[in-house]
Amino acid sequence: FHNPNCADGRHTITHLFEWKWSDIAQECERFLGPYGYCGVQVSPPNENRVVTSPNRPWWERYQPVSYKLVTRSGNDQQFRDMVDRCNKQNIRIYVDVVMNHMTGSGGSGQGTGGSQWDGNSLSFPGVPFSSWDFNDASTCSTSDLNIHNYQNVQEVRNCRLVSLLDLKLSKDYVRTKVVEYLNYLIDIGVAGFRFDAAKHMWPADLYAITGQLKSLNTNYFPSGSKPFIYQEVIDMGNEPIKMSEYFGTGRVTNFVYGAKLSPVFRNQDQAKWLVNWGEGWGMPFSNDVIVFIDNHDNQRGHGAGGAVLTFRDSRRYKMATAFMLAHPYGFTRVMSSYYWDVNYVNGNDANDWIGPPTNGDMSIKDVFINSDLSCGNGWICEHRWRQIYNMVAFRNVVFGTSLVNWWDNGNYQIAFSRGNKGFIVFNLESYNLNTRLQTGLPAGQYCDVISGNYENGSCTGSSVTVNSDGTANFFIPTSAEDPMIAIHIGAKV
Ligand code: LM2
Ligand code: CA
Repeated sequence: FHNPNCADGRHTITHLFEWKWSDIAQECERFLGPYGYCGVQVSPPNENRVVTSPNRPWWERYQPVSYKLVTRSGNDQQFRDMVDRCNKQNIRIYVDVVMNHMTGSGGSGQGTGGSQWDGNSLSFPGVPFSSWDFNDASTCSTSDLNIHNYQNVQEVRNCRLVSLLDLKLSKDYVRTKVVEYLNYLIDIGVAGFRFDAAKHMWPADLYAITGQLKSLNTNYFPSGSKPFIYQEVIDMGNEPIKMSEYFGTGRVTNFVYGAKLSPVFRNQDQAKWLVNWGEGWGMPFSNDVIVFIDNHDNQRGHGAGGAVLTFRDSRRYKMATAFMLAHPYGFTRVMSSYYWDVNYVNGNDANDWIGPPTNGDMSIKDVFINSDLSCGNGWICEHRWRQIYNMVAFRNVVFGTSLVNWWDNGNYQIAFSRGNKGFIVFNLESYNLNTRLQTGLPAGQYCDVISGNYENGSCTGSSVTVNSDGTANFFIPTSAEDPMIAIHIGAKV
């Protein structure tokens, strides 16, 4: 379950948070395929609670009503069309799977697919699940059945996360329903899953569930391929539940990564310490993690994982993301957000619930593409920023090489090579960088893929001349739009 199942030469996924299936299908064809991405993490595709107070928050999709594929992102047929069209462009689809719980307790209504649900009697006829299928006072010992103490493992896994009705995954029937849903998605042609709230599920239950998964659809994947699984476990080191408990069923989301990298690119922790970034910082083995700067939760203060850089601090965010994509550690995910107005009240964003851009009837707005490749209609599309998509290509070109030729100025200027295929240098100082550095690259002229593109054999931005001894002169003024330079053998003039 550790292999992402990317097509050859592709190594990064992007989370197209709250996008419609029809837009993702087009994005695979017009952008993700040609620009070298591996795949897309999609928002939960299964029927969810319709929350109207507040009005259609993004988080309603983390309250399942059934496993029918009907949401504001689209229906079953649109989901299938997306998976097929994306796979034809060598772009994989990874599904966000919410199986720890159903809706919040209390309330009742109809889900996005028209199924009834009742959070008082614990009734979900669309699956169907009934009160027998949930943890209760016999398995959870808190008086209100909610989680309060993260130091108590039993409580974290058997009680309710923010009052969400907690499924009894120890039960065969419940496992069977979840397995049916996952195998249904596998048959459609998805390449893997994000397991939401994995910390709140027993590793043994996940082991039993993943043991019943089919191999991937052979129309798109080599026979015998297993789904890629990455499990959302927020382990900042201060709780008894550890990431390592989950390596038997796939990779985990490494939240320490963005939490520790963000301060460096905010000039709060010297960049020179990145010399042994990765396992050297006490993080799990590279092959056991997926890494990212921010995600849909911590970019708006939900979940945990500290204050991370986001698109709002774009200059620093681009540098942190470029470092991530240049560095060999982990399987990389690029966040792709929509805009909302923040409104800080006592340190918290009162608008942290706001859903994706909508039309008057609350349907999700189309993603609009501007002529400069950026997005409109409220979609941020970090994955389309030049500095980011060119580093996705950099990662593809240098993949498999090791980090060599590390250089730093003892403080906030750093550089390194990836084998003899790529080189990157950052200037986070308040003075200019003007230095001769060993790039490890063959002699020649290269495009700086941060300030521009390599197009028709020439550079639209600046270029770098590598001498016959592998050295090159780098000048990065503090005033540079993006104070970093990246070159690789795929963009040689
Ligand atoms: C996750 N990872 O473990 C998701 O990444 C995260 O986005 C989900 O929480 C969470 N697990 C549950 O799947 C989000 C959001 C919560 C929201 C829940 C359920 O961060 O704020 O909770 O989805 O929609 C909301 C209300 C909360 C309320 C709950 C139940 O914010 O106050 O609890 O619904 O009604 C009374
Ligand atoms: Ca649970």
